[in-house]
Order: sequence, then C-alpha cells, then structure tokens
Amino acid sequence: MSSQICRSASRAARSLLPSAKNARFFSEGRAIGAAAVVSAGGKVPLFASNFGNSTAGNISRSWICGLLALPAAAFMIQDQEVHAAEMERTFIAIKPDGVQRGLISEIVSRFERKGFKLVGIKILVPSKDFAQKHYHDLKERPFFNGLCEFLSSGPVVAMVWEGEGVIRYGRKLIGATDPQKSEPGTIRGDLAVVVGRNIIHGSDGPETAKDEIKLWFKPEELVSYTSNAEKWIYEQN
Ligand code: DAT
Ligand code: MG
Repeated sequence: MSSQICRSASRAARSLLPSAKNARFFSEGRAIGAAAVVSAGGKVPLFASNFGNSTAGNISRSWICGLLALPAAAFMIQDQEVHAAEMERTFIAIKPDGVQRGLISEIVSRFERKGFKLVGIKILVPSKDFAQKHYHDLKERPFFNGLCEFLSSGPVVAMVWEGEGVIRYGRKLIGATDPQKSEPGTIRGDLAVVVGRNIIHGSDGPETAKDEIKLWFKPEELVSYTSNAEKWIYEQN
C-alpha cells in the first residue's frame, strides 16, 4: 500500500515540473492534479487508518510521499482554476423546429466533434414571457411577437458549451441568421431554409453569453469537469 502511495505521490511531484511543451495548458498535469486531489481526499486519510498495521519505516515513507503529493495537488488545483478562467462559455439552444425535426443529436454532435465541451443541457418549453426576456433586444422588430410565439410553442433544448473561442466559433458553426445566406457546412446552411425556422440560437458575444446563460441556467445546473480529450484538443507543440 505505501509503495503504491509513494508511486502516485512521485508521479504527482514529477508533474510539478512543467516542460515547455505543456507549459500552456498542463493538460496531463490537470488530469494528474485531479488524481492528486482524489489522493488527498481518499488516500491520505488511509495513512492514518493503516498506521496500526504499518512498520515505522513505512509510516515515515508514506508521510514523505504524502508531503510531496500535497504541494503538487495544490499547484495543480491552482492551474486548473487559471485554465478554467480562460475557457469561454456560450449559450446554444435548439429551437422547437430543430427538436421536432429530430436534429438534436446532429447539432450536439457538431459542437462535440469540434472539440467543445457540453457543461449544461436541459429540455423545456419556455413561456412566452420567458421568450420575450430572451429576445428582449429585438422587441422593436416587426417579427418579435411571432418569434416569441414560436420559441414558446414547443420543446427547446438549452445548452451551455465551453471551449476556447466557443462564442465566436459557435456562431460560425451555426451560420448566418438567414439560412439562404448561410454557407454550406454550417448548421443552418445544411439543415434549414428560411429565417423564421432557422433551428438554432447561439449567443452573439461575451456579454450576451453571460446574460443568456444566467437567464436559462442556475449555477448548479452547470458542470465543471476536465474532459479526457482535452489534452488531445488543446496541447501545443
Ligand atoms: P441570430 O439568431 O442569428 O442571432 P438575430 O438575433 O438577429 O439572429 O435574430 C433572432 C432570431 O429572430 C433569428 O434567429 C430568427 C429571427 N429573425 C431574425 N431576423 C428575422 C427576419 N427578418 N424575419 C423573421 N425572423 C427573423
Ligand atoms: Mg441573436
């Protein structure tokens, strides 16, 4: 047991030394950091419960290893926070036409395959009042009432996606507002025909993203996690 702990502690300690290669994202380090947190939360208390069975040598080795692991864990948690702060979030909704046409998985998969991370998702029928709040900046437009009627006419899949540049690039994946003008290869370009049934909504900037996420989701409905794929998506050479 103690040699196992030593091994995981020295792995954590090794991860304290970032190479130039992973200096930016520490993707591997973050995964190890998470392991170190588990080790701090799970294995370290085991040191105490195993004291009775251990030899004096094992105990001191365990403690040395534990002491090595803790700063590593603290360092990695700090790095995780820095990294999390760099990551943008955007609000994406599949409107009732997209849901009714069976396009949920198609749309989710385009964001997922790009490398963005889903951190919140739910299906709901918004009230008209809620739709008016969501589209408040368009209240002077002639189509405002019809738009809000439509958004509240059926199920909407509300999502929050996270990733570097996800607000701007999410709009690229979606395509121009009018599907007649959306490029082929975009969601609206490939899957929609008219502006009133353009199947998807995406925040158009950092401020709207923040406001829309707050309108549609409670903080506890969003999940922060490290995806296993991140080191393959973000690491630089
Ligand atoms: P986007 O959804 O690309 O952010 P927007 O915010 O300008 O576009 O408009 C919100 C929605 O309103 C849009 O997705 C579809 C509808 N809409 C926009 N322009 C319209 C128009 N000229 N006629 C009818 N509906 C329109
Ligand atoms: Mg808009």
